[in-house]
Amino acid sequence: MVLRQFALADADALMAGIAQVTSEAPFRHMRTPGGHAMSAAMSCCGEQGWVTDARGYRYQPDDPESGRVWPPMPRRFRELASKAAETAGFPDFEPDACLINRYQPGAKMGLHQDKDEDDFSQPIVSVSLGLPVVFQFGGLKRSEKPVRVPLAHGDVVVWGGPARLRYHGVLTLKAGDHPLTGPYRYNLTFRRAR
Ligand code: MD3
Ligand code: FE
Repeated sequence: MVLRQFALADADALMAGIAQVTSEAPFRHMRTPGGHAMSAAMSCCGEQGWVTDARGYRYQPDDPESGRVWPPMPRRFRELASKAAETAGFPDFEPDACLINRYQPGAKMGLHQDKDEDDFSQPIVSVSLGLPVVFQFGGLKRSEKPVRVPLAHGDVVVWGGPARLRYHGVLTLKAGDHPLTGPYRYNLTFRRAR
């Protein structure tokens, strides 16, 4: 379910939350198991954080860069995610992980499934901030041709039920200058990892 502009009124608070989290757990370009650096910079907050390195993809309670636990999930983050999930028919969503992606011009995310979480009956909530991007929403097989969905500042999407394991990605970010985020697009994804 696409909730257009659902996070618009919270955008300033969300950006302040991103600044707080990334002062403790700075953005970094993680490496895939294949050795390629991801083009989006990432950080995490909450009890679990998603990481990728030579050993694989996984959730873990500590930031591998610092050895400390991930910063706490800001209250405004958690409240927005639960409110969006409830609107989409998931009244009991309590995320334990929030992955923060920061895209600069030229960054993209190839088609993939999110399947490192324990319970696929839990939705994922995504919040887009800053520059717009074209999202690709595919099927349950990589070979299915994805549908293109534009995602703009303040849009929230709840991915649950039959959509939860569909392939998805984002096309290359075009350069721009957003009044709140400057040259970047940020995406928050709220997950129940454990
Ligand atoms: C559909 N992020 O972090 S958000 C990711 O814009 C990720 O940064 C993209 O894919 C981004 O894993 C897309 C939309 C999204 C997130 C999770 C999904 C769509 C999804 C999980 C299942 C199906
Ligand atoms: Fe994903």
